[in-house]
Parts: sequence; structure tokens; C-alpha cells
Amino acid sequence: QTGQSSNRGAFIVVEGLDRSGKSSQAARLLERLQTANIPAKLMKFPDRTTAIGKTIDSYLRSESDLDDRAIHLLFSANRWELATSISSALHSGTTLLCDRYAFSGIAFSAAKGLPYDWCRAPDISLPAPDLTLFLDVAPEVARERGGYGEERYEKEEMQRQVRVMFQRLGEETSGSGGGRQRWVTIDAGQSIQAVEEDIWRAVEPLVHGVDNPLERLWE
Ligand code: Z5A
Ligand code: MG
Repeated sequence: QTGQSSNRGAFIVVEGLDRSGKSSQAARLLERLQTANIPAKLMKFPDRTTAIGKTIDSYLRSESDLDDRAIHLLFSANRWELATSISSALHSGTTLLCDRYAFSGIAFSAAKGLPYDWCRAPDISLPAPDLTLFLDVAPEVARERGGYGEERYEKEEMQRQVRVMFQRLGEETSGSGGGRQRWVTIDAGQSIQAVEEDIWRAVEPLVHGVDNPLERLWE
């Protein structure tokens, strides 16, 4: 028997369209885990606090302009600069929640028209989530929610394209041969409480640790 039990924390990513409730749900899930005495931590991408993150922030608020490919690579670099802390947190037994990840990176840049495979390449080999929760909501519903339209990608046609890209990513992720990575679509058009319960049902089997080794994305 070679397979040593690693019992690491689970890596759970929350993805979805703008205003689908990712940040609200990630915060609720963190609180729920902490109440259950499960060591848990929340990360968010873009992480706007690093030097790369500050450049991204200024771009998103339309204070600066960048070539589409340059900003794409910065989003990916922002994940790579935190990749080691992701795997160390998981291996120390912490359950890690992540508000957006590589899937957003690909969906947004591909929606602008960059080639899908080119978009995916820089994120290959990042730590792979055990579970991705895709919060799906119709753009017409999202538009009615608070804060919509403040940043550069928050236009309805762009959001429609992004949704198509996320659907493709979901199919490729859950269909990828033999891996243990799961993609679960959550109906984010429901009430905040109903979404929270759907999320908890998907997350609960993972909260006491994961035995299989941490995989890498698209390897
Ligand atoms: N981006 C990229 O291009 N490449 C990358 O690699 C990455 C990101 C990682 C900023 O992201 C932009 O970066 C984003 C993708 C791009 N593009 N845009 N635009 P961000 O994560 O910083 O975006 P944000 O400002 O946090 O907004 P958000 O993520 O779109 O919102 P959310 O987190 O999904 O929703 P929320 O803040 O939890 O809720 C929004 C509002 O809706 C709020 O008033 C809630 O109270 C309300 N809400 C939430 N749930 C519900 C339900 N169920 N019913 C009714 N109302 C609700
Ligand atoms: Mg958010």
C-alpha cells in the first residue's frame, strides 16, 4: 500500500457571473465552517493588495488601459504569486475557499475574443480545486442587483459571452478523465438562504478533509 492518507483541507472555488452572489456566499460559507470548528480560510482573486493586484485594480476601475493579453497574464500571475500559500494552507489542514479563480480568468478574456486555448495556457498546473461551485444567474436578474455596472466588464452582452465560456469550462472540468475535480452548478437566482443551503449540500462531504493528493489544473 503506497497511498498515504494526506488528509488535507479541501480546496473549494466559488465562480460565477457578476453579481451572482459569490462574495456573499463565500462569506456565509466561511462563517458556517468556523462555527463548526473547521479550520477555514477565504481568499479572493483578483487579490488587489499585491503589486500585481494594484495594477489589476486600476485597470478594472478604468483608471488605466492595458493590452488584452497583458492584463490576462497579470490576472494569471496574481494567482501564481499565491499558489504556494494555497498549497501550504491546504496541506496544513485548512479548508480553503476561493472567491473566483482561473475559470474567471479564462471566461472573461475568451469572452473578449482571445483564443480559448491561449487563455487557458498560463493557468495550467495551478493547484486544482476539489470542488468548483458555479453560481449561475441570468444576466437580466444580475443586472437588478446592487453595484452592477460600476466596473468595466459589467455590460450585458459581455456577461452573456462570459456565461457561455463558463458553461464550456464546466463541461471540460467535470468531464476531464478520471480526475477528482468536481464542478457543480448552483441556481443563484434563488433567495440568498436557498443558495446557501444548496452550496452547503455540495460542500459538506468535503469539510472533514480530503484524502487524495492535490491535483494540478489541466494536467
Ligand atoms: N476577472 C478577470 O477578468 N480575470 C480573472 O482572472 C479574475 C477576474 C480572477 C472583478 O472581479 C472583475 O475581474 C470581474 C471578473 C474579472 N469582472 N467584472 N466585472 P471581482 O470578483 O472583484 O468582482 P466583484 O466586484 O466582487 O463583484 P462580483 O464578484 O461580480 O459580485 P458577487 O461577489 O458575485 O456578488 P455579491 O457581492 O455577493 O452580491 C452582489 C449584490 O447582490 C449584493 O448587493 C448582494 O446583496 C446581492 N445578492 C447576492 N445574492 C443575492 C440573491 N440570492 N438574491 C438577491 N440579491 C442577492
Ligand atoms: Mg464578489
